[in-house]
Amino acid sequence: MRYLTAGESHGKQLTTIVEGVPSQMPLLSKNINESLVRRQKGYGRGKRMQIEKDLVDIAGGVRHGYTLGSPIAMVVKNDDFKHWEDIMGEDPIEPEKDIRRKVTRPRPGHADLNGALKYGHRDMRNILERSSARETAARVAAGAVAKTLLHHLGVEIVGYVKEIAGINAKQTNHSMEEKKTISEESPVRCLDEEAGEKMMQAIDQAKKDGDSIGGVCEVYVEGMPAGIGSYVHYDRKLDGKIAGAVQSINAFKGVEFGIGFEAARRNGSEVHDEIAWDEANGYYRKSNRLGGFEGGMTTGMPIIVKGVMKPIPTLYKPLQSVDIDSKEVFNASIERSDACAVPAAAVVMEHVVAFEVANALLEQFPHDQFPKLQQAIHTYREEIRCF
Ligand code: EPS
Repeated sequence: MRYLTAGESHGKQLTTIVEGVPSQMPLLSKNINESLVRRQKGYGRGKRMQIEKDLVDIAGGVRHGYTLGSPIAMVVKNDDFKHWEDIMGEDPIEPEKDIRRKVTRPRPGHADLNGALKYGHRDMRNILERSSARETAARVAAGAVAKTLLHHLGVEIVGYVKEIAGINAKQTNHSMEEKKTISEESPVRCLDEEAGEKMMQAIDQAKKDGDSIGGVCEVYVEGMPAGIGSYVHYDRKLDGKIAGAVQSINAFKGVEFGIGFEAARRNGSEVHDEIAWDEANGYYRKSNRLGGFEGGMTTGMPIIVKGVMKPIPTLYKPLQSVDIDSKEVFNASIERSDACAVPAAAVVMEHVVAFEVANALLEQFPHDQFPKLQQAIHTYREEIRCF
């Protein structure tokens, strides 16, 4: 499977094309809309989310509730486009109109300046419209297709918030269902209610200060059989692919599996997970400090991956920058923004991880027809249980 997205933040629409999904897989708009709605929520979001009502229009690849095996095309309209029709339209406009929303002051921490240097744009709106995290709605649509595929293969996935502005959620022992329900009910998508309250207070404070705050998201995947991915070559390691996908989310600065960086501070005997076996389940690990991966392959234990999101760089309290026309020192342009988008980012992370995990299964069991993929994975699970 592969996917492409197109579309600007205040342009007409976002478009996603997913190619390589087997035929005969059940897929409804509802499956995708549930994900899109979840991404829009979260305490700390700005005014834009009150304008948008993200709903998918499936424009190809699905008929009567089942995939055809052809590319799946999905469209999410930008409701805000009605305020931007001439500025963001495809047709030429008069220069005096064009200048109205021209951006010449790059915002520190954004793609603005580097993008302008690379693509030669004197109006950095041409950069920020595409580098905006609005694009993550299109990625969530692709991930929702992957999540549907995983669900029908017995693999479940959930994303939630572990930390915001230094406030840590305590470790909990919830089941997959509980993780889903509790995070959904929490305005900050946190499994620890007490920490969640403090996170909301921190967001209120950041808003008051005209500042922004970041945090840590975690994604938990249950039901993956062992041996998915590969050790034989660097670009076949599934943990590497997941890390790349997570790092590619707007504002993400790092990725950890299991105990992650803590492994550097422990002895080997306190890092590796002992192997055990029983008749019903086959091989398993007595702990899961490595977060479900050894040698670039799944161990059969849950995949646990964390991603760190920096504070959104669009600040009402702008940092110093330089105007690319006059070269004068200015305070960076203020664009409408979210004080904290970590809860929404947890949903995005869940979906980009889902895509990599689903793709790894398809790579290992290449089938054009979904029932054959289901059968192949069922057979493989039996094989490794009896190994
Ligand atoms: C974003 C800035 C804000 C966010 C946007 C990402 O948008 P606007 O510039 O229209 O106020 O709301 O996020 C979304 C639109 C979204 O759907 O998540 C940015 O600069 O990245």
